[in-house]
Formats: sequence, structure tokens, C-alpha cells
Amino acid sequence: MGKGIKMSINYSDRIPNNVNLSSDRSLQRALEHWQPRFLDWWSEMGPGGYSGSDAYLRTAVGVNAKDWASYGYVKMPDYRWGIFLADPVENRTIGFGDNYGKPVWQKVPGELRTQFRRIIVTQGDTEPASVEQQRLLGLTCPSLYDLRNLFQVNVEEGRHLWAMVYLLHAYFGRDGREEAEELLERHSGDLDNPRILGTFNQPITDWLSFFMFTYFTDRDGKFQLKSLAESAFDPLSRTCRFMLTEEAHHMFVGETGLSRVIKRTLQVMKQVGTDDPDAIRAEGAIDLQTFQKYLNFWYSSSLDLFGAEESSNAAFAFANGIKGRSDEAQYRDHLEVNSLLKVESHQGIREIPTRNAMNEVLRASYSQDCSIGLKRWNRLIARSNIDFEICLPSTKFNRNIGFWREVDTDPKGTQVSRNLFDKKREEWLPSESDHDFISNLMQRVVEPGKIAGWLAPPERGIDNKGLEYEYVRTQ
Ligand code: BYC
Ligand code: FE
Ligand code: FE
Repeated sequence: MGKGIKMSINYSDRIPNNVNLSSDRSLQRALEHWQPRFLDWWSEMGPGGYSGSDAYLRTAVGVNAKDWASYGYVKMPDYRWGIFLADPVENRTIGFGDNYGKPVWQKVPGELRTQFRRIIVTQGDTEPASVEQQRLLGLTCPSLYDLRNLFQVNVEEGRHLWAMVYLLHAYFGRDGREEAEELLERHSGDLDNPRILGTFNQPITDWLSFFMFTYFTDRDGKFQLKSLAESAFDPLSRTCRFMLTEEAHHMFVGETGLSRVIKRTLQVMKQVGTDDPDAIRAEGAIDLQTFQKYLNFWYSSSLDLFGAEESSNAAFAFANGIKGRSDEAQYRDHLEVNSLLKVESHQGIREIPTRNAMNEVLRASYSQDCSIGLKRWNRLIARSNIDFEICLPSTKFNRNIGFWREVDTDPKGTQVSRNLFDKKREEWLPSESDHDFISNLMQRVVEPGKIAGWLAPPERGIDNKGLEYEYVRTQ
């Protein structure tokens, strides 16, 4: 990284920002026009049931890793959503593709407008989608600590929407303003006007799904943001770099949430002295088989978010400096002009130009990152002398995008007939009765220090506060 130029955040403006917004009156006016629409959307589609409650949330006060967070009570509708870009890197050059080594761009080249806009809109669309998906979770929170974490994730996803809307308004003129409106008009699961990507139209109505989503789907966010942070369009890169600092907490919520579920299950298994799922369920804990099925669902759905293994969109984006690979610097060849990559397809191994296989390259990095948490969970299980291993299913399993949508496989990736898949579906993916069981477990716990019976307490609180702390003042 080059030497940074420090950009301080201005909180006296109506829209907090570190982009010197007040120097561009028409941009400021346009965003101030969008702001009340965002707030209307938040009150209609955002977290339900707690708009008058004080939540102990962190707000960005700077954009550097060590000093950016300030904690305090805030009512969510009063949260200071703003526009924060990471500090610019001086003399930054393009790190991949046909323009490798040239200076990065402060504006969008005219001939790439459509593709940049499409990718920014797609990224932006996921952020409010996730808030909509999680809208009712607060009503069944397992503790105030968890409720506070949910709200932290929600307000930050709201801010991520602001990040993309800023780019649309500042760099895409009238088209960008129209897209910004539409980001508030599509809704998760809406039959007529759904969100763009599949996973973001799936309901998240229970906390097991929420933890799976923040573990697996927010991690797609991590990898997409990392590859956009490589972009030659510098404002996009800077905005994604700051978003990544927020993303880390979302995945922490997922990983620790799932660890706590497993911990509790192991306690109960020891207590009842059997691994019979019904006996574990009878004690109000989640059997590992059900955990595995939820994992199979959210992992396979999130794999689809990387797009097709072979994609001319991806090749175009790489060639033109729009979207690189995560941690592009770790690769030896940043051009990949004539290189080929072997990719497994339903018709055997195919050699694909690397540029066209970029979605698969990113998916492979993602997949590896996903496995880290599983190692930790499996250590917990092994230490309890339980004979069970949580596995990531094969990347071929239950796919709806790319080569593998054509075939049915079991979770190990062995091809099976549609008939067998349908027969086994309830062993491999959550069934209606699994959903019913999990839904019934979800009971609201809002007494400070208390925690629902289906998960262990967290190891520590937030911001050095204890577990008894009143993280949300419900009334
Ligand atoms: N569902 O050429 P292909 C996050 C479409 S998560 C439905 O392979 P490409 C977050 C595709 O749009 C990160 N449709 O596509 C997490 C294309 O349609 P058109 C989100 C899909 O462009 C949690 C067609 O299929 N960010 O931030 O190479 C909480 C052909 O596909 C899906 C981004 O995604 C799907 N799963 O790759 C909150 C980054 N997959 O154009 C937030 C921006 C593909 O033919 N987006 N299609 O009509 C991109 O980079 C790319 O658009 C994609 C797709 C990687 C998503
Ligand atoms: Fe996000
Ligand atoms: Fe996130």
C-alpha cells in the first residue's frame, strides 16, 4: 500500500461523509433528495418492532482500521448513515487486465459505463435485500446481545446501500439516479419485482438461517468486495475497501453464532447420553443432522452467487479493469491473456480461457475460506468424543447456476437421478418439518443476561461490555 492521505469524516452535514460532499451542491442536493426515500424504505422494510428502542451500536468516526468505531446508544432510524471511502492510495496503478500498470481512473470511461453500472447495481441490490430478508428476526431474538448484533448488521447493510448509491449519483448521471430509485423499489421475494440475485430472495425467518447467511452469504460479499476493491475505477475500489472493514463483523456474527449452536448441542448430547436426533430435539437443542442440512442449503445457494463457471461477462470485467480477483497481488500473471484453466464440468474436464473462468477462480477462493470455520466446529465435536463431521457439500450439489444446474448430485458430488434426488431431498436439505421444528425453537428472549436454550452464550460481549449489558433497551 502506498502512503495514505487522511480524509476526516464530516458529521455536521445532513449526510455524514468524507468525500467533501458540500463542495458539489447538485450532487449533495440529489442525495438529500434520495435520503428521505431511504428512510421511508427503512421504516417500511427495515427491522420490525424496535424503531423506538435504543440499541448499542458502533458508528464509523474515521476510516482507518484502528480508530474508526465509536459505540453508543442510538435509535435505528436516527443512525447516521453516510458515505465513507477508504483513504486514497497515492499513485495507485491498475493491477490486472489489459490496462495493467496504468494509473487508476477517477471517472468511469464512457465505453465501460454500462458494465460498471450493472455491477454496482448488482452489488447495491444485495444490501437492502438482506435487510428485508432479516426484517422480522428481532421478534424472535435469542438474547439482547444477538439482537444488537442483528441491528448492527442491518444498519451497516443499509450503509452499504448508501455506498453504491453514492457511486451511482456521483458518476452515472441521470441513469445512476434512476437506478438508485429502483434499488428501493425491488424487494426481496417480491413476485413482480424481486431482488436481482437468487439467494437474496430466500426468506430468513429463523436465527439458524441468519447465522448460516452471515457465515456463507456475507462471505460472498467479502470476496466480491475484495475483487471490486481491485477495480481500476478508484472510487469503487476505495468504497469497497471501507465496506470490507464492516463485513468482518458480519462474518464474526455468523461464525460465532454457529459455534454457539454446536456448543449447546454438544452439551445436550452429553447430558442425554445419546446422539439420537429426536432426544436432542426434545431437549430444545438443534441436532447436528439438521445443522448440516441448513448448511447444505445456504452454502450451495451462496455458491450460485459467483455466476457461471464460464462467463464472457467475467472475462470482459477482468480484461477491462472492472473487477479483478480477490488479493490480485498474490497471482503471478495479472494479464492472463492466453492462459487456460482446467474446470470440471458436467461433461468432463474443460479447458477454459482463464479470463472466462474468473467466476470459478473467485468461487474456489471463497470455498476454501468457508472451510476454516468447519475445522473449528469439528474440533469442538471431536473434543466431545462425538462421531460426527460437519462437511461442506460438493460444489456440484444443489446448484442452480452454471454447469451443475444441469445435473443432480448427492452432497458428495456423485451424480444421481432426479428421482433419487427427490427421494433424498429431505435427508440432504431442510424439510418442512425441520423448518417447523426450528421455527418453534425461536422464542424471544430480551431479559438482560438471559439466553435462549438452543445456543450457548457468547464468549464475550461487545465493546468490553459484559453479557448482562442491556445492549438494546426494549420498551
Ligand atoms: N442469481 O455470466 P454470468 C453481498 C445471472 S453479496 C440470479 O455467470 P456474471 C451481501 C447474471 O446476472 C455480493 N441470477 O454472470 C451479502 C447474468 O445475467 P444477465 C454481491 C444470476 O456477470 C450478504 C447471467 O446470470 N456482489 O454483498 O459473470 C448481505 C449470466 O451469468 C446469479 C456481487 O455480486 C444468481 N445467483 O456474474 C448483504 C458483485 N448468478 O446479465 C450483502 C457484483 C448469475 O445475462 N456482481 N446470474 O441477465 C457481479 O460481479 C456479477 O454480476 C455476478 C454474476 C458475479 C453476480
Ligand atoms: Fe454489505
Ligand atoms: Fe454484510
